[in-house]
Amino acid sequence: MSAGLTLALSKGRIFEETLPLLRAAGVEVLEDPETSRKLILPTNRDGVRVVLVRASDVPTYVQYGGADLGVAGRDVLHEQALAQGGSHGLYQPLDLKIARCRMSVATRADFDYAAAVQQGSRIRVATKYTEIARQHFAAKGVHVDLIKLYGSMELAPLTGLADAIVDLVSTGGTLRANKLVEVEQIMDISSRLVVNQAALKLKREALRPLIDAIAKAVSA
Ligand code: PRT
Ligand code: MG
Repeated sequence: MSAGLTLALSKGRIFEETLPLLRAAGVEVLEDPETSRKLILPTNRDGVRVVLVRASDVPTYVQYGGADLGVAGRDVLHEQALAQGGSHGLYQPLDLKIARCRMSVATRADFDYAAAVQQGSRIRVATKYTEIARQHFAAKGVHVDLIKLYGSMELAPLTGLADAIVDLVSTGGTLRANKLVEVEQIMDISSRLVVNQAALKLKREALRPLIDAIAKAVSA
């Protein structure tokens, strides 16, 4: 492992919303991922580089040391922790309070979710978050058949693939555009800083000041 720090980010909202925090901590990313095809981006700091990975791959990179630290949504972190039996052993020092949204259950407007729950019917639920959904419905005592999807969950109730979806909602615009209604909120979501456990010890001198500076930027 090099002495430098590798930070894993995903393109899009997490990258965009992490940039100001990094800047406040004195780290400027020197290339724009929307125009560059590079997967490793240099920063103004010799010892700090950014690697671009899929949002759901950030915890994996950090867990196995492909990156020393990263930024990932609570949705992704919680789903992977459940899939790994409860914990992935990542140090999570900071809620960055960015990329905020909520995870919710949504259905077609003409599907009576409350009645289905009340009657103990089996509900077909399509989601990318099968572990979180399983836990949520089990805790409520609702019987569900889970259908794993990788994207465009909103389409599932419209095509008859499922009665309900578990997905992220921020403005509610996507649900409205597809004539779906939010019937239950499962959890609030924001992005967290995650740090590799070994790096926390071996690279403490480089990591600690960076984590502290980001913490300061978050509370500013
Ligand atoms: O896009 P890709 O398949 O590569 O991965 P990804 O979809 O996981 O990445 P990205 O960048 O879309 O999301 C990264 C993280 O941003 C998620 O893991 C969440 O923690 C967070 N986040 C915050 C969101 C949203 N808000 C959000 N609104 N992620 C997704 N959405 C989607 C949602 O799934 C739905 O399709 O936006 C749509 C709803 O938005 P509204 O505003 O119409 O309600
Ligand atoms: Mg996306």
